[in-house]
Amino acid sequence: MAVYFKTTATDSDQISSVLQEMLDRCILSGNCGDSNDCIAGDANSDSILNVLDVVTAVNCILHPNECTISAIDCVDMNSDGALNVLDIVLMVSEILGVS
Ligand SMILES: [Ca+2]
Ligand SMILES: [Ca+2]
Repeated sequence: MAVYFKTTATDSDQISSVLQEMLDRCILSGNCGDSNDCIAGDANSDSILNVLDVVTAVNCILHPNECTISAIDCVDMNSDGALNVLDIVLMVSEILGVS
């Protein structure tokens, strides 16, 4: 299980309550990832995964300076920390339902 969580908490009680909350959320809802609820591959954040997301993601790979993706975590389909052609392949597979 990979957990990504950004917090400014420095107090150990605060941190343990954050961790407890994350565990609860993970166990109760199956959402064990980022606190950012996003659909995997939803590059344009419209809550639908379709070809527009593939176009958006491809544009980001080709033109990183013009990238409009706000949550790279959502588009990083294989969770390797980078957005590249492997993620595009996974997105297309997901859209086609062959994953
Ligand atoms: Ca979308
Ligand atoms: Ca990736």
